[in-house]
Amino acid sequence: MSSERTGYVGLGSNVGDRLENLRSACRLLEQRGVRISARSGVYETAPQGEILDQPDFLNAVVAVETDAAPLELLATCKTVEAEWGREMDGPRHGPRVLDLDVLALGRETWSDERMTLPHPEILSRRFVLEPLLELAPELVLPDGRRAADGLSAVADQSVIRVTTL
Ligand code: PH2
Ligand code: MG
Ligand code: MG
Repeated sequence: MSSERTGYVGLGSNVGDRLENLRSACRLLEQRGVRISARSGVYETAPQGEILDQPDFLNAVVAVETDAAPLELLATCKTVEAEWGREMDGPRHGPRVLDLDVLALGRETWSDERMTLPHPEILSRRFVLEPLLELAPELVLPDGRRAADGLSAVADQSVIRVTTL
């Protein structure tokens, strides 16, 4: 019996050839057996978080079909980041060649020191919310909040759809 369900992975890059970094991440995820069923557009986004003085990011979200457990999917994401040359000693929220964040995995919830599902920043970051809503416009978080209802609260964050993934 298949226990595949749809998950969402956020992709980000603000160092080097950002578009190539995001596209390579998709290729590497698929090489590791993570099936991508949908891709959002690519957004140019202003930095959010603890370090605002850094280059703009490209961000996107992919839908994945996988039977991997939460920590397994996280491990695959970390492997792909390392494989694509991300240095793991940079500052928190600082510039990065490639960042892959598991945003949600089916209806599952998860919380430990490694990861929280759904990702706690979905509603506070337009660079996550906007591409995610392209793929899952009706998404409802476990606490009952509709993701789409969060858009107005992040409208001041700059995101511009620039191309396809
Ligand atoms: N990632 C961060 C911190 N800030 N800002 C944007 N626009 N896009 C990101 O992917 C991003 C960020 C930490 O992972
Ligand atoms: Mg991140
Ligand atoms: Mg990350």
